[in-house]
Amino acid sequence: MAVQASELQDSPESTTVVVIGAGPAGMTVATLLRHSGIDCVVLERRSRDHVAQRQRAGIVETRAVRMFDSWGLAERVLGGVPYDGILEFRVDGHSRLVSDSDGSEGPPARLCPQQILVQKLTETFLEDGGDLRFEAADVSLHDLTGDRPTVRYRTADGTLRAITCEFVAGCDGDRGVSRTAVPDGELTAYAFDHGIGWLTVLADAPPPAHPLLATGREGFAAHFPRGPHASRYYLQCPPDDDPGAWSDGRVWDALRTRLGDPALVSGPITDREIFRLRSLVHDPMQYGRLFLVGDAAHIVSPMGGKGMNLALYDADVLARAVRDFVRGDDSALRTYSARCLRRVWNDQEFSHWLTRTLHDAGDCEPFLRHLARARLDRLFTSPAAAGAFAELMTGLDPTGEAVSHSALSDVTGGGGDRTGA
Ligand code: FAS
Repeated sequence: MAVQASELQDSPESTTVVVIGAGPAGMTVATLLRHSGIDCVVLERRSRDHVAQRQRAGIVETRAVRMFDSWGLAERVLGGVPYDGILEFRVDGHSRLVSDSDGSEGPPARLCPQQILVQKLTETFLEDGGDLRFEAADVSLHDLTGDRPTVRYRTADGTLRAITCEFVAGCDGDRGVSRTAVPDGELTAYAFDHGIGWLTVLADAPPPAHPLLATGREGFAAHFPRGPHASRYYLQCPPDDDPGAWSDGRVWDALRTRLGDPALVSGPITDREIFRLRSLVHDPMQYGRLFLVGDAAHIVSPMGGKGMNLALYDADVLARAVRDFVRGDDSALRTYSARCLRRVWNDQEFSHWLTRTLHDAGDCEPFLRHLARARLDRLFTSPAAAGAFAELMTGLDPTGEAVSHSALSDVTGGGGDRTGA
């Protein structure tokens, strides 16, 4: 239950940015702000152990690696190994390798499990003197359209606290509290349900030679590395399927069939769940002095590996914008939402294209299956198509660039911008 002002014993603390959530988005915003000498406080509802062990994405795209490099932080925050840019497709068991590196100067993408990135960002933030508070319960946001919003919460020992700030970074994911603090009607939600389920399996089994995407009459399957001795697998299934109906034997049989690899080496399964492939975008990604970052603003299907990487993109744009703001220039803050949404729709389109193509090429009605297979044939045989694919996979396509000033939004929330009326 949200903390009431009347319950507070101590007078509120004060900082520049309160960051809600210590996932990839929150810890990237906080680490970049700290690196810029800007005060911030991170409030995370779960324990440090829980956040450090949560396994999700597995690749930091080229653009994000170069972003951390541009801040001089790549060595401190990135784990895992460099990615050689080779992706394997298997259509009816026939293998095709596609390079998704565009040959440009600079460090490549990294096969770095999300939890490793979050662990290293957390270590770097704390080493740099950052203020990170785990097990912060009942977080609530107030006065977001005023000059100094307030965030209230309850500490692990039940103490009630409040912090006033210039801005709030809502990095608390799809089921967090930040977006719910925005009054109805202020945000427009765009949603798409693919009507597809994925059984996702983590196992202590050998990783593939290359990240692998497979399609065929039995449906879609994928095999990704999650470290030197672990793998994540995806198996297409009905969206309301029961994970309990997938015994270990059934999982490995389906993987061997769909990946076209009867000799696939199995291993202990450490996690399995079924999730529905859905996409969601909230526009704008800002309300007053609240800025939504990552999954708090948008969800993209994991196909193409854009979920975590979009969170890192938003975080970079916001940190640079706050840095400019404290130096007296609010233009980047006013374009934050428009700039991120341009990128978000670009990656949504790419993930949608890849999701439809790899599912329609398999267990689908004949006309759409032929269309999808023609798309794959073009990807495998046309240098132009392969080039466009590489640009999207690396994240180095131009939609990451700054947007025009006409997209400026109001930063101070209460009407009137910083420079005038
Ligand atoms: P997160 O959800 O990661 O972090 C939000 C944080 O806020 C959490 O630590 C949470 O505890 C905290 N929080 C929530 N409510 C709070 C509150 N009220 N108060 C304080 N703190 C609060 N993406 C890919 O690119 N590739 C993949 O292969 C991939 N696989 C995935 C597999 C699964 C099973 C899932 C669920 C997602 C996957 N994703 C993948 C998407 C995933 O990587 C997300 O995009 C990424 O975690 C988004 O990061 P954040 O925006 O930081 O949100």
